[in-house]
Amino acid sequence: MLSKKMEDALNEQINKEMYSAYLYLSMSAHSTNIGLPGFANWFMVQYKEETEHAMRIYNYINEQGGKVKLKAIEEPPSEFKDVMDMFEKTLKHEQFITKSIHDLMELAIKERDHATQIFLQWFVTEQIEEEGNDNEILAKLRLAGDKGNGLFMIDKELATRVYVPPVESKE
Ligand code: OFO
Repeated sequence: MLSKKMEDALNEQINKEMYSAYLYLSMSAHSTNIGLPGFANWFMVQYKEETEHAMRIYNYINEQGGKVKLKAIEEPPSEFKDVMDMFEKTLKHEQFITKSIHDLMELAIKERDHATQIFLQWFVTEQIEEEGNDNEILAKLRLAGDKGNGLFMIDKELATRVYVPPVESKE
């Protein structure tokens, strides 16, 4: 069973994850628009992952007998200076999401909600991976350059990312 406070906070997180999905879908569209199919693929996989994150919380609230409440999704930016700009914005956004997950965990601890603490553990680990991926790509962009040949090589590499649906997902 979820407290009202916990339920509200989890519903907020669904909205944040859906915004993440929207943001990366926008970046995917922009990448296609500027002729970078590998970047477009990477952000499209990211979009799918974010949708799945939102659905995890959606399923969890339902399982706990709570009420899912969907809110309006904010409009994401559609123009970006260059790929570096996109990845800097991605990292900044993921740092914001990490903080939000940690706040949720703090609330679950305060409320002695053990089930939600266990549920959120997956997200804590996932955020380490999310920020790690972004830092790695940013480092490559700094090293290889975000123009010309270097950019072409990174685009080729990002084209290989594949979306793997989680086995335990109930979607
Ligand atoms: Fe859902 O991890 Fe990114 O935002």
